[in-house]
Amino acid sequence: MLTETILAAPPRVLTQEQRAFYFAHGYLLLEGLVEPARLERLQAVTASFVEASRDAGPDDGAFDRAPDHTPAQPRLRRVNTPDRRHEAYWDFATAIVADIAADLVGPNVVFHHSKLNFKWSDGADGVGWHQDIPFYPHSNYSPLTIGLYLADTGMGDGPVAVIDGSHEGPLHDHYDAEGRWAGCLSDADVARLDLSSARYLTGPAGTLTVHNCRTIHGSPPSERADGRPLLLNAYAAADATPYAELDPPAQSPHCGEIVRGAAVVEPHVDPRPCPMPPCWDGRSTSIYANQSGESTMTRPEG
Ligand SMILES: O=C(O)CCC(=O)C(=O)O
Repeated sequence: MLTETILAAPPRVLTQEQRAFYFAHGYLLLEGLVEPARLERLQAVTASFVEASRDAGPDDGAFDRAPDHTPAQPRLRRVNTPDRRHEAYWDFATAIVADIAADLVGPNVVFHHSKLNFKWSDGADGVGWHQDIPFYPHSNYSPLTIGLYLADTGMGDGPVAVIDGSHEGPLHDHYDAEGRWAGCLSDADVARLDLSSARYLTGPAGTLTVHNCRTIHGSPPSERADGRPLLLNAYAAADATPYAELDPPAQSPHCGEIVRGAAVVEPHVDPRPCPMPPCWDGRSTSIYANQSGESTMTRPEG
């Protein structure tokens, strides 16, 4: 759906100024929209997942734990697909954040995936600059991600950072010089970024961040010892057709579920192509693994 058409429909939650800001800048920072009781529930459920992750034994794919994780010192990097692991997360994904998604992608919205990211102040928990759409190409660039800070997140806590306006810039290669999937921009591409346009999205617990799938973003390491829980839910317009398999750890029965409006028969096709991701082949665990060189996935043969 074209931006003008989206903006012509009355918004559900956002102001017209906020919608226009998103389309101009590729991101939003929203405070005060999540009810305290819902936030407290999500915080309590999340604490129980951190506890459950301490056991270093095999799990069912719920947890991405850093190589140095121990039960005494949990290094839980991510809970995969929280939407299918506890109803509190799915309730949230289908509540006000789905309305926000509808304000930004149009009335017909599909749920794409969710993840719950942490940072544990060991200096190795930064997330390199990247764009999301090379991980999951679609026929258009409506996909967006809405983050919820489950704890107060200031500059020292590894906040999400975005490059203002970069959604209008080029798509960058996310493979390294050897053709391995790196999940981030090369050092040479980062050197060309205008880092004075980086915006650090800080805020109290309950703050929402929104970034478009083309927006270059990342996050600096955290100095906090208790993790930095950030719940991320991704959505797309129902007229955006995915043309690659989703990274298996991100797959959930809810993927592709219509959360607002209805299914759409005709895809909207953006003329700007997006390169294919690697064949995941069961080898991807998370962006942290990709970015720390644990990846063995290469460019699709061409
Ligand atoms: O957890 C973060 O700080 C950002 C993570 C991110 O950008 C991603 O998982 O794609």
